[in-house]
Amino acid sequence: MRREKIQADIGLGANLGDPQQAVLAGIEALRTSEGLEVLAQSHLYRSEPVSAGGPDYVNAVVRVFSELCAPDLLALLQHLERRAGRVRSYRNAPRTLDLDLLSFGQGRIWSKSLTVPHPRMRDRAFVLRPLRDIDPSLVTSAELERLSDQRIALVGAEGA
Ligand code: A4P
Ligand code: MG
Repeated sequence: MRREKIQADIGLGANLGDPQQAVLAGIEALRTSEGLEVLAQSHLYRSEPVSAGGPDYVNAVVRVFSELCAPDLLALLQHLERRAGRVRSYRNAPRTLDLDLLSFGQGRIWSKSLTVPHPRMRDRAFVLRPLRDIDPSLVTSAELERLSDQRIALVGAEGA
């Protein structure tokens, strides 16, 4: 189903294989997806796993205009995850690529398969740091300060 263009924010995360390459490929896949127009992309961040194990993640956030309705956009994100080789084993398992719908316009959605805004995004530095890159008005310094125990750094600046 097609409708007017809605602005949506998408969180990308990966922590298997070459996670930086996986996130960059994920952004490229969004750029070339029919029905989406990428408006902005954040820097890439390396972050310690939150409520999860395994290697460090690479995370980013992308803002799009979507001609797809929210369920179709979620289906597209899940298709791109599968194409990136993601196997769903258990919740918060390490993954080659995770694509989460953070927001969809001003919409609030509570369905069995989709909750928007993403219910855990405000507790996660790996979402809020990149989100602030593309829209500083959405994230306060106090929020980031509250999450300062979650290790996160710009890719390339780790340990600096
Ligand atoms: N679902 C509901 N709402 C949404 C939404 N807004 N966006 C449903 C995407 N999916 C949504 O997701 C499980 C189900 O959530 C889907 O079937 C979909 O219908 P999933 O991607 O299969 O499983 P998951 O990602 O393991 O679980 P979940 O609950 O999405 O976990 P999160 O919240 O994505 O967290 N630490 C760091 N540093 N960086 C990370 O990227 N990611 C996670 C995963 C944990 N720790 C992390 C990171
Ligand atoms: Mg997910």
